[in-house]
Amino acid sequence: LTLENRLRRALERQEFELYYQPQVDIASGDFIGLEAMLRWNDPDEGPVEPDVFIPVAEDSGLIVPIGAWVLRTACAQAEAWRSKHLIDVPMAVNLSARQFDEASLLDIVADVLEDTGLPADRLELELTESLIMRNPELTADVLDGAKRLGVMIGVDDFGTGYSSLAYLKRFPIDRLKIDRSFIADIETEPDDAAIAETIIAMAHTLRIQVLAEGVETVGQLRMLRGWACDAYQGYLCSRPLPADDMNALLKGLR
Ligand code: G
Ligand code: G
Ligand code: NA
Ligand code: MN
Repeated sequence: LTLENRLRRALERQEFELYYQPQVDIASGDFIGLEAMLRWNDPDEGPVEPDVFIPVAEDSGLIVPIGAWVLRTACAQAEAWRSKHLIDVPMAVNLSARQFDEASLLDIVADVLEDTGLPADRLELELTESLIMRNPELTADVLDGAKRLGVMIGVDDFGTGYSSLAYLKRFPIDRLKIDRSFIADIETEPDDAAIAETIIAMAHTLRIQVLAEGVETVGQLRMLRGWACDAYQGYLCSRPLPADDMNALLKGLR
């Protein structure tokens, strides 16, 4: 069976699962968001890495129905935690270019919000910098439509593409996530530190919030705090967790 056919079967058999990683306010330590991450445990072959199966899902177009499942499951989970008063923050969901290009994307988002009862401002759509810059006209239309619905927009993997922040400012972007490749060595590479510091300062000038990805050490966190970075995500706080484990973590925080 090809990977594509296994993915098709995985969708039918509901073999996908979402893990959740907290996003942390650097000043207060509070959780200010959660990101949903797609996982696949093939019952025959075991766990398959997202970096292996997501590109195949994208090339085959299967990411469109899989992505709709992600959106619905993440929003339902966010609303469940909200209604149990465990956490009330935006749930970030990753979107692929193939989903972004579907004319029905905003209808799907609106339907999911209505069906799950999640308020629109508790959903954040995460788009990569390269997706946003691929077709700026289409991007502007879709993002304006998303903002009319009231959802948040985040730019993922910032720094790996070719946009200038000034250009990004044309789009209704709520926040940037600095790619973890720029964060990894800020303690030892002055150039990386300068890039991260400059991205944060420039984004703030444009009134865009900044989250640093892949924070693993207290030293990194201290430097980011010194640069007034708003938030971080990373193993220092928590790995992405299955829903049950996140539920237990949230209960422990109450
Ligand atoms: O989740 P990490 O744990 O391994 O994710 C690997 C890659 O897969 C990242 O680039 C991440 O953005 C992407 N990814 C994770 N979940 C989803 C998802 O639900 N949809 C899409 N399109 N990409 C995802
Ligand atoms: O493309 P995106 O930024 O959505 O992907 C996030 C990826 O980074 C996921 O694979 C996620 O599991 C991973 N990740 C999250 N936190 C850390 C971290 O602190 N260190 C490393 N190395 N990877 C992380
Ligand atoms: Na992401
Ligand atoms: Mn990223």
